[in-house]
Amino acid sequence: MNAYDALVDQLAAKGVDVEAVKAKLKAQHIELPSWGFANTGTRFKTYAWPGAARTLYEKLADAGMVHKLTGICPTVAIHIPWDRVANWEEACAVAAQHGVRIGAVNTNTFQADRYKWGSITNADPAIRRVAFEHHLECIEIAKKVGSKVLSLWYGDGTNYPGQESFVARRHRMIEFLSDVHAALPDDMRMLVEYKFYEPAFYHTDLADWGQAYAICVKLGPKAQVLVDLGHHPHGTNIEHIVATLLDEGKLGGFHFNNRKYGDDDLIVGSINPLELFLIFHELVSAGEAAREVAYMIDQCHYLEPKIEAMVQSVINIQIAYAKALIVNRAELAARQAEHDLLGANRVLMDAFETDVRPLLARVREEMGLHPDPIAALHQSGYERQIAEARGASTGGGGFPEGE
Ligand code: PSV
Ligand code: MN
Repeated sequence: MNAYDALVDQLAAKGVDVEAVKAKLKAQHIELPSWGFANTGTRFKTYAWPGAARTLYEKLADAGMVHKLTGICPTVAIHIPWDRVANWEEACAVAAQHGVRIGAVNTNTFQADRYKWGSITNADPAIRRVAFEHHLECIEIAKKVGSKVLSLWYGDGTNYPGQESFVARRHRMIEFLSDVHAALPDDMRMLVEYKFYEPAFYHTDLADWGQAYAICVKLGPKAQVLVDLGHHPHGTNIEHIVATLLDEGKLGGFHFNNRKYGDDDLIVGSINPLELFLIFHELVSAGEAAREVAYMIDQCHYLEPKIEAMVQSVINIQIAYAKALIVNRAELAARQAEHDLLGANRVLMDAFETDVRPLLARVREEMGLHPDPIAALHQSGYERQIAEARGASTGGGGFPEGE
């Protein structure tokens, strides 16, 4: 018996509807970050990767390749000003040629000199005005490219106790974001991302999910929380945060990545695959309440081959989702009802420890794809081709300049 048939028998014996699981895996949608295909580094060094994308068009081509290999990445998040182009119609047409569409539009108010003392929390109304104009531009871009998601993260914060008033800054932030909420078309959402440190080290104005949630509730129905897996202190129970936000109808989306120490941008699921599985378990458990969640990768690989790293990230997410889909939920509910804590845990761990790779290989074949996207990438010679065509562009440390 082959590995797939053996797995189907094993799952069927546990009451899993394998065809329904396969249908869900085929419908999965992961959004790729345009900035994941460009040269980035740490504040110490950017190592030029031969083939790194230099323009939005090259980023769209690379994302198109990842989608061609995985079949579940039809959209690409963009970051403004990094990805600003003169002609958005043309950008959409190029994206379509590569089989993808533009997804979330990310604002950037963390790089210009004017934001040294804050962007949306800056005490100077003229600087907040410029930041607001930038948000309006991003909303206009989103309208032009047909995107329904505005993705917001701020580097605002302070470095020393006493530097500024938390509350005065918070009030400016609420006023600013309320204006953004009012400027959004009804069918667009604003996803508010939090991060507990960096670039500010004493406090950040949106430090955690509770602060982001409280603001989103104040703003209204178009505002939801974005959970970046790298933005929590050690030991945080992220799956509990996910369950709570889902229960409140305020989980807008994810930035997937993994971390060992800080906001490390490692491949999602590479350090803590159990955490990723438990997050997907909450998402699957929430059913319809998770329908609108945007699943986005936010990773900048600075040593890894960029396309392969992105394909690996998608595979890791697929594995976590597949494992969450095969949890024996009836048995889990029975164990929970009897306070059989170890039995309940075994039910979850049984799914986590199941090798779902034969199932995913079959799903890909049924989608007309190679069963092993990494092997298909290697066979395609794509990374070699772009290295030859684009060469090794150098860059400064970290991200390209802002404005
Ligand atoms: C900040 O660390 C962040 O997670 C935000 O989402 C930014 O937009 C992104 O990284 C840039 O990579
Ligand atoms: Mn992020």
